[in-house]
Amino acid sequence: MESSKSLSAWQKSQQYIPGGVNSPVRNFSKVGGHPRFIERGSGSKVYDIDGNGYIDYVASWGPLILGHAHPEIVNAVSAASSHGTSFGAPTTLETELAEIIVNAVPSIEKVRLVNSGTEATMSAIRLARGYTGRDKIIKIDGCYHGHVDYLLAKAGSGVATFGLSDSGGVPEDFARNTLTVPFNNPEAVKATIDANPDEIACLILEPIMGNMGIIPPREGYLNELREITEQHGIVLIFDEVITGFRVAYGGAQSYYDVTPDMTCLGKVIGGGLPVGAYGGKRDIMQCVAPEGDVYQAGTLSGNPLAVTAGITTLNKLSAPGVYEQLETNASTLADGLSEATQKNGIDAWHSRVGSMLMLYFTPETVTDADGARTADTERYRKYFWGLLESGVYVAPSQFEAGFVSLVHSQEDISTTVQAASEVISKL
Ligand code: HOZ
Repeated sequence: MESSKSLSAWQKSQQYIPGGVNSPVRNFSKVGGHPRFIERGSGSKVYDIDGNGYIDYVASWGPLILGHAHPEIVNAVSAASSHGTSFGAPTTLETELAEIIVNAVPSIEKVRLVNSGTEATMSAIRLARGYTGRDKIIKIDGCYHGHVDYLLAKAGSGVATFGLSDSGGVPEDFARNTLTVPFNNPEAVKATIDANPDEIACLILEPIMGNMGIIPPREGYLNELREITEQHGIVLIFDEVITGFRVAYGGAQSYYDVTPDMTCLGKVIGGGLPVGAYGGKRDIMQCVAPEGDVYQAGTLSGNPLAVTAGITTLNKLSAPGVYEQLETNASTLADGLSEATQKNGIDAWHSRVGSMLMLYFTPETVTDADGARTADTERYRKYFWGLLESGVYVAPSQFEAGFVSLVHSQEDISTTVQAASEVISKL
């Protein structure tokens, strides 16, 4: 496959941008070779600057549940831009998006819009600390909540891809108040709380881990966390940046019927433009400035173009049958991949919740970050390249997620399964 234009674009970008990319995993360094520079996307596919087309399961890392360049999003954003791109003053569009979110997500009574998932988690934790008057937080090994200093300890996504235990540039003091425990292990949470009585402001987690591949919660785990945190006055924060409006319209909390105190959103709610949000119970949210004394602000927060893309996306997702369609698309793909590994006698763990999925090359059942770390990343590297060369674009890291969208056709999925079967037979 010809990729010389991407290679020279990457050589040039490295002169001006660290690693030639604006987010580390994109530069392919853990799968080798060079990244493909994308020229355009349409529906289920992306096209690189050498003219190669790929069936895309990265989907901009999750937001593009309607596919690339959906005509309704393109038209809505273009109409909004003709009215002005930013005002730094309130618009009724922001209230419209906030109302949709509050009506959709069971635990959110009030919501503040920001520009990214990182801003959402950072602001939610500041708020939990302000609300409780406590400093310490519990995070889960392998959960990734953006590049907030004190949340990079034992984080997933790029931190796991590059094999780092945390990040340079974070003073030890900043991370001193972050206590980490394994996923799917309520006993570890109890022990940590017992060792730090009345000191823990919040427990933050991805209810379905989506930055170490996909790791679902064990039955009852989220409910147990709900009970434990409630007993101790600890704010339970679900980071639904990936899962919000993805696994169900009301996110993982409605999928598993558990009500956190606060929720962080991003990705899908921006329809491919930069939006994040954090929201929750009214008495917590009223601590945010200007109602309360917990400060958080942003010049481009509630940006009219991003909010328009979000409203258009969420309105489309509220139509009947949408999540059933996603389930059908994703289960057909996952079943095909599973058959391919079985037929070829390859040790694999296929993990999927709704339209999020990941294939780990391991004989283990992956239930936490340590389980994910047993995966054979060299085999994943070969799988990734085999697929890319066959015109299928999956995450260039074992420690990310795959996303199926509403526009992946049956033909896309059978082409993918056929390509994957061939690649797997040669592993
Ligand atoms: N951390 C993001 C997904 N989990 C990756 C973002 C990107 O590289 O664009």
